[in-house]
Amino acid sequence: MEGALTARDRVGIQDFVLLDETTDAAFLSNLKKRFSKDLIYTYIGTLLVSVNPYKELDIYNKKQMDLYMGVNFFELPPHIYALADNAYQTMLTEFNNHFILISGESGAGKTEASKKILQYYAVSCPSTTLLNTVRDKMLMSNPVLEAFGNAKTLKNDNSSRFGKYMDIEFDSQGDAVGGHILNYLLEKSRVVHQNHGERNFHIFYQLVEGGEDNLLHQLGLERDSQHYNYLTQGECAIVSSINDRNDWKTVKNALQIINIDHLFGIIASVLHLGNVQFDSDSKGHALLNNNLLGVDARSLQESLTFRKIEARQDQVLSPFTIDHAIYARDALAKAIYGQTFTWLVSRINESMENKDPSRKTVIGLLDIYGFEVFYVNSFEQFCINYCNEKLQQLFIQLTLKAEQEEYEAEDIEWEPVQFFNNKIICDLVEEKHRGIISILDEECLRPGDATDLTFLERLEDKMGNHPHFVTHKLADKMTRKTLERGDFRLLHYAGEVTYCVVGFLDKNNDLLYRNIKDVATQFKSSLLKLTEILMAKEAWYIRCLKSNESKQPGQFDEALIRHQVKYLGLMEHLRVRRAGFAYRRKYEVFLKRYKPLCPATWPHWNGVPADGVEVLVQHLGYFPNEYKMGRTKIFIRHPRTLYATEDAYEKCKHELATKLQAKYKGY
Ligand code: AD9
Ligand code: MG
Repeated sequence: MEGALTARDRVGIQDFVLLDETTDAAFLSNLKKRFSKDLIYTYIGTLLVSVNPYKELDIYNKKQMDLYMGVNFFELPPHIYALADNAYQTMLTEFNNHFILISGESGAGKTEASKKILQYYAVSCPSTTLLNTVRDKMLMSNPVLEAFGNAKTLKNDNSSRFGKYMDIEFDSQGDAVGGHILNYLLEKSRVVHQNHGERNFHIFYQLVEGGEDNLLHQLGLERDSQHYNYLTQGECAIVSSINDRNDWKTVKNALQIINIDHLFGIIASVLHLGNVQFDSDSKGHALLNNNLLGVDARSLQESLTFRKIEARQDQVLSPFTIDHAIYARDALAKAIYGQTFTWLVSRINESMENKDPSRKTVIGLLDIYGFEVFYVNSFEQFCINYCNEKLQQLFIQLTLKAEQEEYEAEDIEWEPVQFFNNKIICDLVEEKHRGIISILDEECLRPGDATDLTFLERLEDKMGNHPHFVTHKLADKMTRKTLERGDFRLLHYAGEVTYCVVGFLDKNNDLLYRNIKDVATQFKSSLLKLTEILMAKEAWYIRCLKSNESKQPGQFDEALIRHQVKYLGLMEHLRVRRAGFAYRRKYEVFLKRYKPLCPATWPHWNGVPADGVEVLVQHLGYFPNEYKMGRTKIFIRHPRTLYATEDAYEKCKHELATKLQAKYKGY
């Protein structure tokens, strides 16, 4: 008994469901205790909580993978491999589709988690030589997409600037046979503008720093990122945690495995485009000052400094001012990069395509940009945070639904739980005709004098006194002081974010399907599609927590973590899991573990497991109100009942070991 208690005291409890009390303080104290021992994973039932350690831990090797392969979820310490394996084993036995939703704010460890899972499947699943090529390509897609889609931000040195959903396809033997990636809203504005302390996408620096001399020469590039306007605005081209030269080698190698080349000319052209300058003539019209792109000077001059207007059957060229010309140049650079990224994803998909899709099941991995709040938040943050809001909504729907369904399936009465439902914020953003996105679309499509400020005015008119929306005009005196005229504030589930409307119309225009009459944006509809894809699968969750803002190992910032625990709804999830019955296990699993405690069932039980469990709990003296027998599982109301059983088990093991030692002492 003592042994088990000491272990709990020393390393904390590995499943929050078994905490004595469900207070924030108890939750945090357990998390902190485990973090201090480098135990970054803890369960809430089957949900995995992960705290970013900001240091390499020796827990992601082949030995660990082998340890977790095919082992019952709760028999080993919590690990991301256990979750990956459990999803995999369930897929194989039930032949159904799954997805793993990885969430948490920027820098919390989502992308790292998704890589660990992919590695686990690539290394641990059965393999044939033929299929290894698909596997290699799947693994190699990571460095390539990170090079083109990730960048250093203030929050994270390797921040995903696009959303990624990847299906890993398995055949009925469990072989990984194919993969498919869906990408969401790349932050294209970063190509032409970076805030202070941030960088452009990694690939630009990798090419300039690591590219071979002859390649750079061929592309007309200097080996100096300071030479390029598009790489210098954040004033932090060199980052201590990033080795662009090494990364270049990895990316080049990965591109070869996926059979992609001829890409660097396009990347170089974006850099050259950023260095194109304009003068103005006596009328204030823009003139091309230099042409580093190596394309026909006249057509470049025409396309960057004139707008083509169709008048009846004629085309008229209307000249730009310098500002307009810079705008056109940047728009072109963003479009080139955006399309290159889309093309890259489609080529990767071709290379990972499953050649025999007749019998397959999938495990989907969702790694999307995390909730972010900067000093100035723009349209990009609005989309990213809306996306997180939607995923939180999905989580609420699915976990409550799953819990309710389990109770029904097991014939156990459901006891409702109070929780914060963020649907009200999702509606505020996405509701047809009344939500922020609809109003933005309408404003973009309205002919005449629509501007970012008229958009804000329309929001103010339409939103009235919505409890999650605040502007300067609508705010009370207290909050008004901190709000500028061009701002609006949303009270997200994860906290308040103030958005500056400058650029909203312009950036949204880029996303609009102009040929669709019903006003809908690409992003909103692609998120809707994603939700449908996910709803059709069995869900697994990883909730990543950021341990501190300064990216330091060993620092457990309590206030920061408490905030994340709150907005990720972890306490509510815990309460849902404990409502009524804290602990549940399949009869087979429960019986296998605890049958040594009952001489009547040990060493063999010949009847059905449920009957064995009934005999066992009678023997252990469970009171009738302490447990319920479901169809396939035993449900135990309070953790202390389980603890007593677990302590008895430890004692029994100890006694058995002592007896054996005594027996064989003389040998
Ligand atoms: V963002 O929303 O894309 O900005 P992520 O994806 O949540 O964010 P990421 O996985 O990129 O964060 O993790 C940030 C950094 O934390 C990594 O670059 C690592 O340095 C560090 N990290 C995260 N998880 C682990 C881990 N399990 N072990 C060690 C980690 N370091
Ligand atoms: Mg990421």
